[in-house]
Amino acid sequence: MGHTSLEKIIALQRNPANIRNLCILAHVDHGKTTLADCLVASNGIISNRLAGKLRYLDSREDEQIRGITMKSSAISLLYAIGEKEYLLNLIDSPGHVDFSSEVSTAVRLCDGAIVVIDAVEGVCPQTQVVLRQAWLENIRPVLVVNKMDRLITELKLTSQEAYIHLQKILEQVNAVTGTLFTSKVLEERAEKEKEEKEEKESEASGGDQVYDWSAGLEETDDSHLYFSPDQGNVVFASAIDGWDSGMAQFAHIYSQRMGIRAEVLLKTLWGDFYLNAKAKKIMKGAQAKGKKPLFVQLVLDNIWSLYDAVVTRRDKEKVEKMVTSLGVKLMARDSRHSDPKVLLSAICSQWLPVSQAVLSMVCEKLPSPLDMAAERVEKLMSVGARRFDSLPKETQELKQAFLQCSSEENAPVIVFVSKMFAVDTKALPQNKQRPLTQEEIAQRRELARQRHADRLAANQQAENQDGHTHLGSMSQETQSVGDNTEIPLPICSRPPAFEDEGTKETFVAFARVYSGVVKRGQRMFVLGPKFDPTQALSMLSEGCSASDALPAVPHLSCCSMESLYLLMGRELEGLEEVPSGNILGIGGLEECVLKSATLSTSPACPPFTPLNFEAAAIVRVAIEPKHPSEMPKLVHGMRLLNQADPCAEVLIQETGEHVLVTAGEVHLQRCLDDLRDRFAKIEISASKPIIPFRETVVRPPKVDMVNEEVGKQQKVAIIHQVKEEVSQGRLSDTLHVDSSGLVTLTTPNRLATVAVRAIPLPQDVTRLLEDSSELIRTLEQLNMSLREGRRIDVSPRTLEAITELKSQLESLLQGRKWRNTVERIWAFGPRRYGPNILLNSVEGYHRPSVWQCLVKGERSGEAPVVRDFDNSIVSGFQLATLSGPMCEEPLMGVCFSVEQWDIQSSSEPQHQDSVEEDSASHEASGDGTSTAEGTSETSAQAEGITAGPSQAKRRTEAGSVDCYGPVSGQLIAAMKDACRHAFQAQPQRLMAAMYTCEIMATAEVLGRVYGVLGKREGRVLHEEMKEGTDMFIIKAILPVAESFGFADEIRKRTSGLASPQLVFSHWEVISSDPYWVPTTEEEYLHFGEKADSANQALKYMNAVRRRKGLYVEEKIVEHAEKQRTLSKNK
Ligand SMILES: Nc1nc2c(ncn2[C@@H]2O[C@H](COP(=O)(O)OP(=O)(O)OP(=O)(O)O)[C@@H](O)[C@H]2O)c(=O)[nH]1
Ligand SMILES: [Mg+2]
Repeated sequence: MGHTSLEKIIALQRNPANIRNLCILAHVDHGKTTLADCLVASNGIISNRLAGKLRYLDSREDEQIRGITMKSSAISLLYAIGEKEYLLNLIDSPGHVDFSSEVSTAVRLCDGAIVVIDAVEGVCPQTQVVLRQAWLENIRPVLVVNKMDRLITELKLTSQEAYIHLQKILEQVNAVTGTLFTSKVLEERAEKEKEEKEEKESEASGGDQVYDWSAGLEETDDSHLYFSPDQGNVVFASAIDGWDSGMAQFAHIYSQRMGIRAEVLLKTLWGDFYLNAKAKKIMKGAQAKGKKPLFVQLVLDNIWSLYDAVVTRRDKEKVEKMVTSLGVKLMARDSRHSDPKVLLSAICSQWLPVSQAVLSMVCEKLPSPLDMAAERVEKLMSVGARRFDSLPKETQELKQAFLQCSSEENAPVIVFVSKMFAVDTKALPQNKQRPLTQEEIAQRRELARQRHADRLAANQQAENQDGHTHLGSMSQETQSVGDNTEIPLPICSRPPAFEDEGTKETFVAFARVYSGVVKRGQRMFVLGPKFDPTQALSMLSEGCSASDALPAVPHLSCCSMESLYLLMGRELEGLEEVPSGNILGIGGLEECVLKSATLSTSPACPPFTPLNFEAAAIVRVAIEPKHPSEMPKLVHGMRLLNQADPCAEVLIQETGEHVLVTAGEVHLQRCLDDLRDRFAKIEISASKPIIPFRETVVRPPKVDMVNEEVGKQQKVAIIHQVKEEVSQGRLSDTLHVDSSGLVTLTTPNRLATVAVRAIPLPQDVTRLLEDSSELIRTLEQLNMSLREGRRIDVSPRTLEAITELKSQLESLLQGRKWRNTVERIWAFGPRRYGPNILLNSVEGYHRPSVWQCLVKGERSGEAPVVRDFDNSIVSGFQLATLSGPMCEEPLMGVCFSVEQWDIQSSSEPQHQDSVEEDSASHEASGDGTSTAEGTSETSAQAEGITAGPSQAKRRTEAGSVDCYGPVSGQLIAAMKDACRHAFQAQPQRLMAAMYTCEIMATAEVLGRVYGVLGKREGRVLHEEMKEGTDMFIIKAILPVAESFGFADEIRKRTSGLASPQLVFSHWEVISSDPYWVPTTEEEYLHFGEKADSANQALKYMNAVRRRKGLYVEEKIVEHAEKQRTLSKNK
């Protein structure tokens, strides 16, 4: 606990105005944990000497070995400025992309963040990501520019150059913030304008309005958002050497020395100001007059000369002079140490201790839990598409509780759990060997003494040996008491139940109290992500609590707070209660919370919006136990792992494989280690990573493989091929493929026919659909509820986003082929929100469009009706898009246009009416004949099929029993097959997942980096030199399939000088056709008969097919006779 007692922390927890909940965010290796060390050392938890080397918050063994943080961990620190004492709940987060979900869980619980930037590397990809995350969660950041020592010792910049370099870094960061800010203001502005416009329209007042986009930007004050040392939200530091250059300290020092007021200095220290030595005045325009800026003269020069004296020249005399002038006291062993860095950090940590400036900046600039913005509360409370003011009254009232952050007895308790983490059961405070307090020691001593006296009296004889068995350490005690000195007593108390517990993992919830006081043993509601307060309020009686016997409400359960903990890095401390505004650990929730949850005493509380994870889980492996009999242990272990990691997913595939999905290679490694050593405790074997692919169709290529234009003749040849395949198939009598790729398929009972064509979607459309998948999912939910007759109050922002998506699609789908397409979209798939489209091109079938939620008002009488079995068509489409014909991977970027759909009758009488009704309505709309005609044409050969509704009716009445099963099922299968065949009638391609990677490398190793990239089919997008350094930044694209071991290889080949970060970026079509065979003479000449040497797509496809146990068309022994000729004596 360092030199802060638990009682003190508990007392501080009651004063939310002096609490700061903050996290440290940065790109990987920019020095977050090192900085945290300095802050932790300020509380005496670790020694100053070890700060920066210990990396105290990296408590896992693999974190220490690898040198990167993998889990975010929290610690409570005390900081005092003058009279005021602050409690800082600090969370250190990982910077590696693979663990960005840990960052999300940390950011959610905080009100502010320290963003750390490496002074040499500047703004890196993850820096932008964390700034965005902080922005999205509405938390306020402050900046620490770390590793300033590298500017001096590595880059060897002069102080003046360093100043310019730092200015550039600040510009970069502010540019990122600026972009975030502008987009938000414009969005809000647009919303406001829209509302105003709607109001005006309802008042029926006209008048032109000139729309001025910039107005919103000019009106809004954004100055507080930007980072600038004169705002007091930037500190320049070197965490490893333990110093920083806080403006306030320097202003304080120089105001005394120069007789200039500290406030003036604070305002002018950073910026284009210089010191006029003669006039003793601060003047503007340093740059124009070629003067040294004030910051360089007063701050950087001093630091530079210290480094120069201590590290570069090792000038003992000068050092001594400086030490005395700074008033620093040095220990002899520091000044004699052979490593100058030791001396340097000894001087710096006293002169400019890093914790001082950083912590005072945090206390002054970051908001307390009391300052939570109303906007943030509404964002937390309004889940999905629902608008805040559509929530029930009781729920809206809870907003006040958030804002007040009250710890009153009657305040509702609201807690959010952002993740569950596993700790060794032994490490829990109740099981820990606790040092005895003074009183306990005295008590025990007294007891022992008494026993000793008793024993002496009772057993004067020598045979008293046996009597000592009841206390383990008795013989020792006897001796010590005998010579009447200190009694060595067991220094720890240990609960008796402990021994048989073994090494078990216990789950602790990482949480924050937003309102009320959480007490140990209290019962609370656990609100699942789909919990609906409106529904719950109607089902539960007023004033009910979680300890009552309650009716079953969907997504609501109850739990009790078994134990509460103060998080102290590696340690936990037991607490009895935790008031509002604090971060805490809760034990005993593993049964009711999987990864995250909202807990409350009020059923009116809505579940918090889900955490937004930046990284997609993409690397999957299948896991098996080494010994098959240990399967149950593995299953149990995987379940625990799933709970303990915010982003790892554990699935059991249809094939029975246990699959682990992780965010990247490093994450995968950590999950496997955890599974092996902590959760399953068995030997496991993991398959090679399963690489995801997508299947798509493309337009027929214009040139062949030898770059010759494809002639008409050849196209015919391709079609012939398709036809041939079809005629060989079983389904040939019900399946028909025409020359344009239209596939017509009839169900086995010959009652329904569908004709489908597959069309490749333009790339931009696919990307748009992919990016909007969340929105499409919401759209689908809205449609679903509309179909069920429920209306949800949708937030205007969601509606606007849907309208925007629609208009974007309209503008991208231009041209004759796509006329009116957007209106005719039937469904998206797979899973109803994927990047494929089902299009309704059936003549005379006007079904409600997917955009129906945009249509305001009641539905009119002549609204389009949904035909029977509409759902079967959609299901068939969903199935077809979920796994394609190439290697059963999902489809992407394919539009299936249903051009004809005839259904004549169903064996279920209840559908009869609607069939009739349908036909009637078609007739009424003028083109009713098309259905009947179409049917009789396409299924003319089918026996017993009659056209026209009346005949169909007769047939059903006759009670024909369909031996092929229900019509809906047949239709699903037929639709799926039709889609698959339509897909195959087009040129098919595989799509590969691509990573982007940014590699920073010096000029010497640049060539090697390119070498590795080239070997792995990477493409360099651009390369630039980082200003002011000798580093190059290379941005490249790399297929995921080729990425395994990439980071390691790069590191090895460049002796650790370059390390890439891989982030999933997009899907890309592999240009080669996996089914390609040479057809022209040139191609034969060029590629040979087999032509599989260069076909990467075929290799990928076969690998997937082999893994899935599908048929692979490959000869195992190709040239058998040649093997004989290989003998040596030939
Ligand atoms: N020269 C120099 N090196 C530093 C400084 N601060 C940290 N480092 C070094 O940078 C490396 C990374 O430091 P960490 O604190 O582990 O970085 P991190 O941001 O916590 O990294 P992740 O948690 O993995 O994202 C370590 O080798 C540190 O010694 C500094 O001020 N100057
Ligand atoms: Mg770290």
